[in-house]
Amino acid sequence: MKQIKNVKLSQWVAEIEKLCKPESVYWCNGSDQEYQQLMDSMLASGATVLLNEKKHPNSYLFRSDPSDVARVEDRTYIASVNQDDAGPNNNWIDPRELKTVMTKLYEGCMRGRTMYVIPFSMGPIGSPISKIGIEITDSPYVVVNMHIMTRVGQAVLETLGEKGEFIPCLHSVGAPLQKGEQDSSWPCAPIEQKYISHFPEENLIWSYGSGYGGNALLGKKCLALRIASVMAKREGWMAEHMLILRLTNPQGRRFHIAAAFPSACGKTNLAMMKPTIAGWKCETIGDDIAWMKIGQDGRLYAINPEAGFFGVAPGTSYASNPQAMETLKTNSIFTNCVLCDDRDVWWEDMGVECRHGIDWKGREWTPASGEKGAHPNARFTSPARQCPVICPDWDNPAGVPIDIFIFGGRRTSVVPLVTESYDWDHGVYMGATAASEPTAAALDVKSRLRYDPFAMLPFCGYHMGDYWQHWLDMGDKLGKKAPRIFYVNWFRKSPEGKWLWPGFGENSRVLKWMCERLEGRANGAETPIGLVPKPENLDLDGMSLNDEDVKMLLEVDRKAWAQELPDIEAFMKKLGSKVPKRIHLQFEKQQKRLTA
Ligand code: OXD
Ligand code: MN
Repeated sequence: MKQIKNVKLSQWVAEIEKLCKPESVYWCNGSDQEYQQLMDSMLASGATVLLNEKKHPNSYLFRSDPSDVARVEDRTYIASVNQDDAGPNNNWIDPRELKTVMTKLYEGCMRGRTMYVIPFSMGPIGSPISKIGIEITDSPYVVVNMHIMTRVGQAVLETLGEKGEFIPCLHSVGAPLQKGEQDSSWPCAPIEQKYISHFPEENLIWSYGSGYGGNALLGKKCLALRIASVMAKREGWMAEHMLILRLTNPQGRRFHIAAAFPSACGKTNLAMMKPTIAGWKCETIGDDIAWMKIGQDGRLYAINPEAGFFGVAPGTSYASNPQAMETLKTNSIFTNCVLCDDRDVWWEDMGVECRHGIDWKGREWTPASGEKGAHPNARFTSPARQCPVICPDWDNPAGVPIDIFIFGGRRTSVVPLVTESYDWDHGVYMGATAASEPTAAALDVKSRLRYDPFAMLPFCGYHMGDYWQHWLDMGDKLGKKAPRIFYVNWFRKSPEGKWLWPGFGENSRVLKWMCERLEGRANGAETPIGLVPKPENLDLDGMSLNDEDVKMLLEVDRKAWAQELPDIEAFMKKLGSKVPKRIHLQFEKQQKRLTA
């Protein structure tokens, strides 16, 4: 066995080896050579396809099992010691019971496979905001993705040293191989055996049965959000489902913005936005997760704990997100996209044609097939450093100071393009009552509208009421240095079903209004739901929107808002007595403003 200085780590690896009984154990060093060897062996086994070198150098396509295409919220557990700590927003099981069930599943589960040990850092290695994790997995697909999404290798072990703390993340696809048995190209377990489990008191993650990114790349949702959110509450910082970007105005003033939208609602597009307004520049820091701590100067500093993008492919095009298209050109991993005859990849709404190819299920496909060629949650995994607008400070260990928080969701009606909160508590109320129409990022969400507070419903590792209180507490600590809070909706439609706002680069006009609000240079109208710009307060120069559409886009329909109050009340009631009084008070204020 490799000589490991950290006793806790070597003991844990030995214990897991004994339990899972792999054929061999391999310690990952994060090198290019290691990546290549793994890809070569997956090419040889038929688990992946090498793409056309001219179109996508050093890039590969994987097809998952049709049952293993997204996160499984029904099979995701927060096993805190007390059920009340997990809250009604999480699936809870007694940790002892869950460990008994899962230990049985793990027993011999890696037979016939290699057990990979991946030392990784979330955040720049050695940053005071970063955390070290060790993922044990029997999936080489997970290893190559972790190479891109995190910082992997020997330097992490050096930083860990003899006594350093790490977050143990155990993963198995749950498909042991009998002697001589042919492996499938995407091994996984049936749905009822899948478990994505978190033990918050122990900072421990156990995932079984799925190879899908959100369930298997344990640094991402499991560590950087569910476990980190609990650590952040304990330690007085924030782990949020937010993109981070830097916007620079024509005078050279920088604004740092962190925005929370539910999965598949355009975080990657906004993070890489190409402003359409002259003189403004946008640079990307992160597209999915922000870790934030109060700095010496009392401001809130954010880092992106990840090192890559695991983006939704369908809908990504040179029109919607040219920077993402450039980012994913090389050194990328694609999952569940169409393989065209020329070994290029393709997905719906890519802005180009694919006449013939193999669909995500491995069948012959043409546009006339009558079914989507790529799965709606098909993904690309690409290194962040390849983004043409990556911010020079994207991996600065000190982070960037946040000026603006944005919340939002996908709402085809009711919610205006942008609203500013009256104060911190009102902004927290806006985040707490954020709602969205469901997307393909989770398999089991079917409702018409779901409340997804701070876009954290599937990712908050503890009671939602305590989490809202944490937001209020952070605001109290930040005082006057707290970021300003806005709510946006890019997805409003006319009664005839026409999109009212073109989105993408044009969203820069909305961000400009926010920045000018901070500078005291822009106005808005006080409405029952917050401060909403009048058409003349927004820079709409050069756009071809008609006045009626702009009016509709910014309209606050009191009646429609008032009609949603009982749903908000019911949602808060479901969360129970831990909902902070200050949030109830905000609800009452809003109710009064709407019915005055
Ligand atoms: C993601 C998600 O993959 O939120 O980022 O589901
Ligand atoms: Mn996400």
